[in-house]
Amino acid sequence: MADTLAQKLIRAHLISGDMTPGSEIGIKIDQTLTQDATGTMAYLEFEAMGIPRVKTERSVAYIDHNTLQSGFENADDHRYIQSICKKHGLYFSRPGNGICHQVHLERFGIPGKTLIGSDSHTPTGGGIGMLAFGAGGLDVAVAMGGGTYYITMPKMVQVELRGKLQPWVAAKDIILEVLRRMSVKGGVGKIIEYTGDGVKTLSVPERATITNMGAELGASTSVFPSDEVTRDFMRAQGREQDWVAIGPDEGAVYDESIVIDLSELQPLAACPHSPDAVKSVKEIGNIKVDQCCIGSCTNSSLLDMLKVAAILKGKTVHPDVSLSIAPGSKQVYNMLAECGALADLIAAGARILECACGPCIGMGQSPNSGAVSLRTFNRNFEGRSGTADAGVYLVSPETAAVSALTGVMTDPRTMGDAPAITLPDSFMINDNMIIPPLPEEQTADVEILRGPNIKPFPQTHPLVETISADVLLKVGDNITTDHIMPAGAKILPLRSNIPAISEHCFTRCDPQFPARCKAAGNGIIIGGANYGQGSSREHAALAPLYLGIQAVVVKSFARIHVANLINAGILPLTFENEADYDKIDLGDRLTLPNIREALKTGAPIVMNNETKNESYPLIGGFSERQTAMLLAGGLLDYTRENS
Ligand code: MIC
Ligand code: SF4
Repeated sequence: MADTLAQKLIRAHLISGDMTPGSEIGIKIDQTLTQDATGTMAYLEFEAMGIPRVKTERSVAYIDHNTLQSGFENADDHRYIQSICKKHGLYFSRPGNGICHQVHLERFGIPGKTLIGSDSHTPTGGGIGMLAFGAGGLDVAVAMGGGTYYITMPKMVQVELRGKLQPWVAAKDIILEVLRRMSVKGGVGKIIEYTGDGVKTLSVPERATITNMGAELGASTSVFPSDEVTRDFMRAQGREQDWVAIGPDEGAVYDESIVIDLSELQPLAACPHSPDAVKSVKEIGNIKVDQCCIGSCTNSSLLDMLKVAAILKGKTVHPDVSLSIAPGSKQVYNMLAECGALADLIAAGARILECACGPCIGMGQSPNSGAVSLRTFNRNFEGRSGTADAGVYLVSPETAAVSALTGVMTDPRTMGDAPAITLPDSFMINDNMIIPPLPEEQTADVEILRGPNIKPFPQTHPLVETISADVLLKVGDNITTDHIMPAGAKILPLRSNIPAISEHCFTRCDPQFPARCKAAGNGIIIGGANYGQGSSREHAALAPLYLGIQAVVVKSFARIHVANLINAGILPLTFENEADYDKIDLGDRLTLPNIREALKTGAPIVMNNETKNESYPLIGGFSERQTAMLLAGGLLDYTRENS
């Protein structure tokens, strides 16, 4: 049978299930990554499993999110994760070494291997032909312990790229075009595979920009073939020995196909407040710009930075614009310094930040009130920048740099000749900020260092016979994990402390939510379509768990979030008739009678509205494994019961 590239990678790692779209499959994971904002919880969970040493081929812990140390909390988390790495056999990428996805691509990723990471942008690895998924911390902990990773077998979507990009049009514009066509829900249950003769015109960093932002489509992952371009990149990273060629079989069949003629694309921007609200820069017009931010795991490669430096060279940032630049890794930063491009950025007046997530996750650089902020990032959800009324536009580095000079949103094609930048034959290789694992025999005396802010995993409970609870929150479509569990410099330091972080749960939608939950003791959340899109943060499930939420009933779920709810033992259900959503109000009393029994026997699930005297049929659609997890009270209890 002719396989697509993704099917081939899945087949090579398949442990259980059959590869029919919609059915559950289990795959072997070769590599894992974590970052610090999700990592502490993932390692607490790994510790709870009692496995002495990671069993993957390579597991790496990065410190890149919570790098603003305005109290002891983040530094304590970094130290905890470093001690975990030392004890349990992981690589530790020190703060300052760069953003997890950028560094992983440069130094660890291997074509043909599987990777899961406790960060939704882990599919960046698809840029070099890896099968890479974002996952909740618990799933990553299980994979580190050698356990199988379970997903629903996705459908295969082919995006055929034809021709070549015009000057000033960037890889970012390709993925924005895909988002414009498919929307933030369009990728759910699908793998996006890039094919066609346009592929070979794109370098690895450009491909990685595209696979990175496939997360915003809701896709399971995105993948490019590994070809001669990939080989050149691996060689330049001193890792040619890790390269293999992989691509789809001749005659592979896709469930859907899209064709994009690269030569017809123009500079695009995602308008506030959604990555799929895409228009051309020209159409948006010359709106006044207050801030430009260049960086993030989407656009912080050496290629991106060199382009920006060439645009800014010899010029001055517009007096009304604040321009910040965060190179993606120490390798990028160092090479910019060596070739003099860093001096060009500094001379132009850019505010150079450390190589970390920074403004992308609201760690500083919040724009002024009502600002227009142009960012090369991947998410522009309302309030994520830290300024509730700012409007964030997602653009290419070219558009951001040019607009920083003119002070208004500017189509870079109006600026004359585009800078001609090529990647070097060899990157600067200095892994002195990566601490390799200790040999096992030296780990016995290593002490795990915990700070006072690090609190244990919240209490879970086996599923009750009958759920009887009030609707404590009703929300609409496309609720993001940034709504459920906001990030930013003030809240992120609480990532290891679920009781404390729960005080902020859903407060962007309803400031009274945590207090209402505490008063009620238990509750149900009602939501719309694509509930839980965005980040992989399991805190968006653990905080509701801590607050007593027993079930979330919605029109549809985003992939990683629904897995996190099940892992936490919260029942995720969908409406059989979407119109029933409208019949339920905040405060209604709902019951799910004999729900344990219904899950066990596969009987229809019905939810009664005691307040309105109505009943609504619901869908569970759980696999046997998921049912067992829900009955047990989540993945940790399930693992304990089954080991
Ligand atoms: C994000 O971009 O929202 C994050 C912060 O990287 C998250 C992970 C987190 O919440 O820690 C993600 O994308 O998974
Ligand atoms: Fe970091 Fe932003 Fe990338 Fe998330 S999207 S990993 S916060 S740079």
